[in-house]
Amino acid sequence: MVNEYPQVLTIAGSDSDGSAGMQADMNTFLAQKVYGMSVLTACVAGNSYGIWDSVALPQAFIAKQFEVLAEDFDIRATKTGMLTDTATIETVVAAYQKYDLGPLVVDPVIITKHGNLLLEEQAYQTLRTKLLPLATVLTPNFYEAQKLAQMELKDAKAVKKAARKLQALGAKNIMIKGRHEAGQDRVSDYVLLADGQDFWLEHDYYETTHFNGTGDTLSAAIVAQIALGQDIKTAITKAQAYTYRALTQEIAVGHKFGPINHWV
Ligand code: PXL
Repeated sequence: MVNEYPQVLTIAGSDSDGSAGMQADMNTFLAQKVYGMSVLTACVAGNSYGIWDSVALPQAFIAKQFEVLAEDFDIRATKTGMLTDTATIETVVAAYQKYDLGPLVVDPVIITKHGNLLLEEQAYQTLRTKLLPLATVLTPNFYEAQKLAQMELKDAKAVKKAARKLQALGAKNIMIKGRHEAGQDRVSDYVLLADGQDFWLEHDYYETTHFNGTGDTLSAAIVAQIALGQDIKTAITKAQAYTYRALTQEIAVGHKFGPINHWV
């Protein structure tokens, strides 16, 4: 039997148009040559214009997915995406503590690029106090980092300070993704590692409407690289390079905000 693919898990919502959420994670896992599994938390009815409806899955069903996967598979690394509400975060935290699911990458998904909320406002504190301490890697975007660190990120110094604050909350390695705004030349992601080493990952700003699922893809690629045995610094660097390639080699899908290209 050929069995050279490490097994990984995403805890995420289903995005019907395939551009983000569980679907982006699974595409990334396939492209990165790891075997992906999913614990679904919610299902959203989305297309390239936005998200039109969503349902949260029952807590007992979410817990059951963990149970059946944990008793059968050898999961090397795990990530979280859309977690909907406080009850879901608590179910996920309990399951992660109960089962051996490997290092955890937390992508603190709050709001989509269309402005749809994927995490209830009240659930914020639960994410901060209960899930962040379990994170091997935390990958907030600029907006999420401001909310989680409870400070404005007005310059590079503030970004560094926010990363230290997030580390003080218990997350081990932090990657704060840089701002993406029309007109800018460069995008700077900041990484603070568990041992205090830090660096900026820079790339050109790429103007496109096909960017759905970039955060999901980045965090899924980090999980894949960790499962393949890379250290955290290499995992983050490779994942960022893959995501940038997927962003810049566009595919023609969707009329408005399309997906990125996982085949790269
Ligand atoms: O990209 C964030 C995200 C995560 N999870 C689900 C989504 C989205 C964005 O649309 O639909 C299910």
